Amino acid sequence: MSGCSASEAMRFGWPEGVTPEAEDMRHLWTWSVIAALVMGIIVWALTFWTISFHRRKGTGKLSADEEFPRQTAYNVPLELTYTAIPFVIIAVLFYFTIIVQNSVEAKKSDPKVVVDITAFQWNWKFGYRTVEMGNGQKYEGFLRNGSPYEEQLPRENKEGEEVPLPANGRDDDIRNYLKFDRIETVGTSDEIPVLVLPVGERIEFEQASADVIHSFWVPEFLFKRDVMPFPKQNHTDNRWQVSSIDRPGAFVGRCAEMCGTYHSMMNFEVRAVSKEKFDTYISYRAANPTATNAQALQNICETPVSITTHPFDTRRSTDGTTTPQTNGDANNTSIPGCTVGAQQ
Ligand SMILES: [Cu+2]
Repeated sequence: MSGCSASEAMRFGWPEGVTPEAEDMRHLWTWSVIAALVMGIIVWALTFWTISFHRRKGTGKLSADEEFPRQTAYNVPLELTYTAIPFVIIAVLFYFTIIVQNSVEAKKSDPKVVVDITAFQWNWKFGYRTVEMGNGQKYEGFLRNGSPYEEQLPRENKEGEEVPLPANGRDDDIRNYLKFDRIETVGTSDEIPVLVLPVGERIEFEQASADVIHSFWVPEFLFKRDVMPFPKQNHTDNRWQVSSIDRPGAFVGRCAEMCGTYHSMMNFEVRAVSKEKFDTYISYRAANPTATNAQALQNICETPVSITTHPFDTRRSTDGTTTPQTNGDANNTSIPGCTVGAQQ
């Protein structure tokens, strides 16, 4: 407690979110803890009252009828009351949980940005399917559906031919669930994928895995969802939305499902930028298909590499000079003295 500021203490350990959904969950959490504390205080008070005022007093010799205090079992109204009260408490908690859950899971038909997320061992691919631009135009970036084998490491048989990995006996005709878009950001062992998103806009994510189960997790969204291969056959709802990202900044993202050897290095970054910067970013990448994500970030005066995490680094230098890499300030990602769109 002494390590917390007043506002942190009132969150009862709940992290600070950057979406309205995260705020809703924080309120639910805070009020649930307050309700639990009220209940705790009543229980502590009753316990204290019992052991203080109903203990045996005096030291005289015991007579047979003094061995126990007066017994008051089978008080039917009292027992009904303390059975009913917990049901009321559970009903109230259930009610508010459903309200918040519905708001977190809400999907509206007019997301301003639709992002395709593809998880694979052990990185991420992000594609922009549609973007409603500030000038009223709609950018359409969908290219095609594809097979999970396109995102997997090639395997060869004895004859040197490429063989697809088994997909639990699934037929070929359902192996086309992955989305490929014109503008994509793909992470590699040397580069953390930076997913650029606008602040203040409803964003939809559609996610699928090319191999095993992963989980898309941005701690600041207070939200994670398993990324499944064959989402339809696995009965997963692989679309979800945030109604807004409330402030610009760099937010780390992680895989939250143990997915193999390099699971812990399957990090990415969400870079929330102003709508103006975001539109310029999309226009630049659409007009310059060979440009890297780093160049596109530089073009909108954003730090071109991830700030919140970095590619796996063993930090095993023997001379002691290697220090953790810092690429900037996660709360202020703009490059100073730079003009947005200057390279365009
Ligand atoms: Cu993973």
